[in-house]
Amino acid sequence: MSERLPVKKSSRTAALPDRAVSQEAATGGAAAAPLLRARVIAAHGQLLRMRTGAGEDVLARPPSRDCQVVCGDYVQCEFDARHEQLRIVALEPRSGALYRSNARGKGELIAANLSLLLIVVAPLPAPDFYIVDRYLAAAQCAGIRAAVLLNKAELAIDAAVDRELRAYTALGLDSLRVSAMALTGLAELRTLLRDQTAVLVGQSGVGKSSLLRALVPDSSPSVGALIRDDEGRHTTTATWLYALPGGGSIIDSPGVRDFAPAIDRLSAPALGFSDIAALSAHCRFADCRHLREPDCAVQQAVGGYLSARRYESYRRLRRLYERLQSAQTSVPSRRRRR
Ligand SMILES: Nc1nc2c(ncn2[C@@H]2O[C@H](COP(=O)(O)OP(=O)(O)OP(=O)(O)O)[C@@H](O)[C@H]2O)c(=O)[nH]1
Ligand SMILES: [Mg+2]
Ligand SMILES: [Zn+2]
Repeated sequence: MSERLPVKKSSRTAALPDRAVSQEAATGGAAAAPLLRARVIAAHGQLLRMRTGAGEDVLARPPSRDCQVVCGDYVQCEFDARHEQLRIVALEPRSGALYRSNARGKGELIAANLSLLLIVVAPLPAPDFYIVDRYLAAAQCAGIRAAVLLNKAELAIDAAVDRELRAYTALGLDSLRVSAMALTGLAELRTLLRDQTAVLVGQSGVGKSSLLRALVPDSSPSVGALIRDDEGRHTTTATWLYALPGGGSIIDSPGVRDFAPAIDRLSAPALGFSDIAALSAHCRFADCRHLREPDCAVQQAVGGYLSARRYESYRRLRRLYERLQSAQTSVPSRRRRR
């Protein structure tokens, strides 16, 4: 699935939304500076940082205020001689876009053109598997493959955590155990990452940036991407894309306290819960919400095929989904003040 966003057209580029942009077509045959194709590697601040096909890092101005360009996007740039600056003039169609909901339920794009979502957990900080489930739901609805990664595997692992990880494996997900500190499990992880565009997501402090440094040895902490938090620890503040030595790319993202998928991207009725979607085929009603409906195969499976925790996770997301949906529909459209 791909999407197109409105991009402010430049005077010389009539319409450049497609991957294969013909320079002649774009300029009406007139000689012009060639368009530069690049991938966004960091999208914070006023200028976006991108990498060209030749491996050169350049800065460029975003196309317009209403066009969001994020890490992982492929864009076309032209040189704006007046400002002596590169400017993005086209955004290529996206696939595998990860969105979250903001507090008002509006979708916000985190990163694009992803093929693998690596949801990182650790024995410490204690894992919040509700967050993991929500990332899984977002990945499922966006068509992105997901894997659960336990980092700090050299530490003692709680039996309940171990049980949850096994449940993800039973769902058909890759579930790896690695240690960025002891450097274990990395060969398997590198195999999983080969030729992918992967993004590391999860709670703050689970070791996403440490894993990144283990995988991409020359990735010095990028300027502006880290700040010292209250406890004096370095925490990631911006999303950055790095090239993997074995091919492919990996994106490090800031840690979260919570995560909610963008509601307009959650496909009803199972909201991206693949186990619930499979069970729902046996519910009496085709539009069963699996809450209090009679003859609901999902409710009947709780405690058996479906763990009570995973079902509770679905119920919480369902409640959030309905709350944000009704908040969006009940917001009166405000007239703009003059
Ligand atoms: N014991 C152990 N500690 C680790 C391991 N990996 C990372 N850490 C430690 O965990 C802490 C957090 O690591 P980070 O890599 O900054 O975690 P993060 O997920 O990037 O955190 P945010 O940027 O805040 O989201 C640091 O003190 C690391 O040294 C590991 O495999 N084992
Ligand atoms: Mg980090
Ligand atoms: Zn049901």
